[in-house]
Amino acid sequence: MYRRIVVLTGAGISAESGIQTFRDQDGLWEQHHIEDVATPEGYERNPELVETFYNDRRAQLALDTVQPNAAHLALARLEREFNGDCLVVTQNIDNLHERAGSHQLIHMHGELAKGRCPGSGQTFMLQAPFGPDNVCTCCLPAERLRPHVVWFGEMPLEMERIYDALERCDLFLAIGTSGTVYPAAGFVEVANHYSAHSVEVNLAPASGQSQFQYHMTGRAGELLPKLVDNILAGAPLW
Ligand code: BJW
Repeated sequence: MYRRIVVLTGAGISAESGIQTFRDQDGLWEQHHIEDVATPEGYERNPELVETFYNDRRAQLALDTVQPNAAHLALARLEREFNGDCLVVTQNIDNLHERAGSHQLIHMHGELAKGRCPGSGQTFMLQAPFGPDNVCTCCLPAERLRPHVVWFGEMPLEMERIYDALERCDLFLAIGTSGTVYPAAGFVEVANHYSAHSVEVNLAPASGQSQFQYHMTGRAGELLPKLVDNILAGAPLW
């Protein structure tokens, strides 16, 4: 029976909700240059381009068709029914985990629903799309809000809390992430080092050098409900 679980999620968990991943075929990085839309330098060069990228994704998230799927719901159920600690660390900036009912949640790469004042660092729930008139209320003169997201070269959020949970967990699950972006890609090593069991759920088969002890191949929405049943029942996972 596990006592402390850390779940890392990536774009793959939201794919079945109709949100594009980054590196799959037809993913976001096939249509946009990373250095243009996901770096502080890109934003400095052309804020309008970056704002359009995030405004479009925010508008997509508001569509009725985009809803939490069975995998988000299974993780919310795990948190509700698990007799121990369960923390979801998501790399995703969508809000599908919270809409599914997860509360113990860290958005390590930020949140699409928020803007941030570049001067004070204060975050604001967005009331309107990003643009020159969407400004903070904390500075004089008011500053243009930037997306509250973590771009390449920037420090992901709440790292201390994440490493603390990783060092104490006995089960580490990684769901729908390609494991190419650090520091998230290194979390499995930390969990392994502290003797946790590590399980990966991904559409793609395990790669030869996988650091995970167990790999489940398939769609997160199909595999997670059963996996959560097994964790809650204290049944062996493999
Ligand atoms: C399914 C599925 C289904 C599909 N069911 N599965 C060399 C070594 C180490 C580090 C570096 C290095 N060189 C540079 C770095 C640093 C850099 C980095 O990692 N670069 C790599 C590319 C090499 N990292 C950074 O700069 C980070 N900051 C940093 O390191 O600060 C210093 C620091 C050091 C140590 C400790 C602490 C701090 C910042 C990274 C910021 C990433 N930002 C982005 C954009 C954010 C906002 C936005 O959304 O626009 O975050 S990039 C993008 O990639 C986004 C994602 O969160 C992230 C990860 O992508 P993810 O989620 O894995 O998606 P995909 O598309 O790659 O994969 C989807 C997977 O799902 C696939 O595997 C599918 O098979 C699967 N799938 N459908 C199950 N239905």
